[in-house]
Amino acid sequence: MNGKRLVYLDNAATSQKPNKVIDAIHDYYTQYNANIHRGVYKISERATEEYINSKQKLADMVGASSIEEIIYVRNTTEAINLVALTWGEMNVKKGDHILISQMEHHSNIIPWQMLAKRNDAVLDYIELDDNKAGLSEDSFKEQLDKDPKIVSIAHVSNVLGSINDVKKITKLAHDRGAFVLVDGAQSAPHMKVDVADLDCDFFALSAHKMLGPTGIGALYAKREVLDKMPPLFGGGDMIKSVSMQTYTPNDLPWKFEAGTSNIEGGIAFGAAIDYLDGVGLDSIRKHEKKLTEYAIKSLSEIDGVRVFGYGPKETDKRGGVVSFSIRGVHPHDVATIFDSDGVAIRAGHHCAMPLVTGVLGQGSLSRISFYLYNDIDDIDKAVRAIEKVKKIFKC
Ligand code: C6P
Repeated sequence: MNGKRLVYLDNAATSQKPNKVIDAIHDYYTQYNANIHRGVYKISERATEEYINSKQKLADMVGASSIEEIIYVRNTTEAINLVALTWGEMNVKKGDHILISQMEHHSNIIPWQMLAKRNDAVLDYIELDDNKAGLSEDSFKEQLDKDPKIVSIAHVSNVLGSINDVKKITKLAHDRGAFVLVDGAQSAPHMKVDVADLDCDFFALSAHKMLGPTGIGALYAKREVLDKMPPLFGGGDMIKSVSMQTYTPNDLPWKFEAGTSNIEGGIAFGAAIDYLDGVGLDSIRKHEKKLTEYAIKSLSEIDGVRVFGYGPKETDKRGGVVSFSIRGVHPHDVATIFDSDGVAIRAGHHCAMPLVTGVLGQGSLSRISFYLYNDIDDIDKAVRAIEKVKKIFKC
């Protein structure tokens, strides 16, 4: 990038793709391009089989009991909207409470704002703790006393890196009769997730953040919950039978997948899961923890750079996301100078404006975020880029 070796440190936005994943898309289009579920000919059967295999791989990876609990959507955003528009529409009525937190991504805020507006419900927020590093337990318990219908929480914050104890949150929410959605956009790519162990009702993720292609993601939901939910979209494939006036919905998960699917996306997602399985999510987590520790130490030692205050100090409590600010320099200038050194980072509000501008009181922040292919040298390059920023801005 800009004549330099690319140092890609924007993995929270999207990941790079292994050849295996790119090859899977190529193979589908060149060897067995056909629609799924429809043809009784060889290549359609193969496409259907590969698409279903991909769902099975994801079900195994996240601990779902079967592919009936795995709905393919475009991304985490669509998964959360699907829940708000179907489950939410059925269960959240006038005066009911919806509980999210101050560290949510817009994808886990706006669908609930919209639902609250449509149905005259109330949207409440769990506050951050005093260190602005995690969620305040007291605030959570206070909000639970309002008996929310649903608690919808990020597993890992895309700004602070904080890992929320969603197992404990789920247990406490269930004790009060609330349903729980976990936004797993920043956890599923980086650590072992077991939805059965978490016991959450819904779990949303995006393939593009976990070595897969864009335009494909998944909603996991408990079978008994999905059974009671109406489909969001009507059309081909989501029905068993249709008469002039009505229809019978298809079995799970197809009831929620109207029209021709993102077939190559699903198949390539399967290849991404194979790749992640091959490396092992525990190894990825261990590797990223090491990088995060090194990054926090390196950045915090630079005069004028602030890391603490934007997430937990302990790497046990955070994923591979490190937000920082440089005194007197706008994060967009920081990212531009990084770019000139071939280092790709993100700057801005990270689609979490209530957190970044509201709670942290920052216009925007710079952010580096890691994945399995990053190494210590990448962080050293980021440190050198910070030194360059400081030199240019004389700070
Ligand atoms: N965060 C980031 O740079 P989609 O766009 O639907 O694949 O993912 C949305 C999303 C939902 N929840 C969390 C916690 C996220 O971090 C994201 C995506 C990216 O931080 C792009 S804004």
